[in-house]
Amino acid sequence: MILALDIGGTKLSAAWIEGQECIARRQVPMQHDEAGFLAALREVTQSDYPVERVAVAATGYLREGRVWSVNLNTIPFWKGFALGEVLEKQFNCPVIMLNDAQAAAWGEYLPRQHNRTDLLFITLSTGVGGGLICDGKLRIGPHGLAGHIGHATVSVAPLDPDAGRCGCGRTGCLEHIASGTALARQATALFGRRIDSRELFSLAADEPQASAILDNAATAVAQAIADTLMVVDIQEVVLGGSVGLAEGMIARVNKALQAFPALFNLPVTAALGEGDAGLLGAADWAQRN
Ligand code: ADP
Ligand code: BMX
Ligand code: ZN
Repeated sequence: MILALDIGGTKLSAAWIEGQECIARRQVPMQHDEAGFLAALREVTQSDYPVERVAVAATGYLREGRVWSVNLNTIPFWKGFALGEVLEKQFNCPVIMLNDAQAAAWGEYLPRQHNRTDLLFITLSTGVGGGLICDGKLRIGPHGLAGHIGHATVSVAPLDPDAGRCGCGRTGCLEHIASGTALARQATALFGRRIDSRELFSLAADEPQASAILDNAATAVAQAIADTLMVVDIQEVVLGGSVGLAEGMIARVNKALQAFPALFNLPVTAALGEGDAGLLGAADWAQRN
């Protein structure tokens, strides 16, 4: 049996998978300090199932069994944290790890492979992640960074005047405009009270300023899509993450893409695996590798 783990900036999910079947699934909030994370990991993986392989989809980039944050505001202790070793000791079996968006890209490619060889998966979630399938292969890259579209820059600015820098240290990153964290930050600054990303989406129905924050984010996403198309050439973009799958977000991104010349009008579709795209992709990857 495979134990698949999806470690995001907000939630930590586990699924026990036998062949193609998910036997059990559990989720706890992600913890952002090492001791809290280790306790949450023990809690979410507690079971008597015989685990033969652990498949990990984790936020951050992975190299030699260790994980690093690009945006250190998300998980401050992800600075070469030996995640692989922790899991190998706990389960005494092989551990296969991928970045969360790369894993989801693989999971979303599988049901589309009859008519696609090249696609971009984007998660709009705590951060903004991306995964690339090129010529039917998942691109990981020599640093594990392939697809990190959240830290490519865009030419629209965040709508809060004191946005400052992205947690990766640069200014102008897509993630600083279109992640759940960035949407909440902009809404809180503009409305003068604490507003999270979920509330922003409900306000957007009849509040033009809330809608403008989402449209600006969608334009930033569309710019990143157009740039990726021009750099590697793709056939489809799959959107996932709680923000990407929130009411109306795909329509806003499509509208922004359609404002570009026809050459840039790629299909943008929703993740078929919904919130489980990363778990499913990691599990399949671990079965093959
Ligand atoms: P993770 O980043 O752990 O993979 P998610 O994909 O759930 O997790 O993304 C978390 C982000 O999505 C948070 O910023 C949260 O506020 C936001 N979010 C969660 N649910 C919704 C929703 N229904 N609508 C809009 N934003 C949401
Ligand atoms: C960040 C980066 C990516 C990740 C993306 C989405 C960190 C910790 N993570 O850009 O590796 O794929 O967020 O991740 O720097 P999530 O936390 O939103 O699921
Ligand atoms: Zn950045």
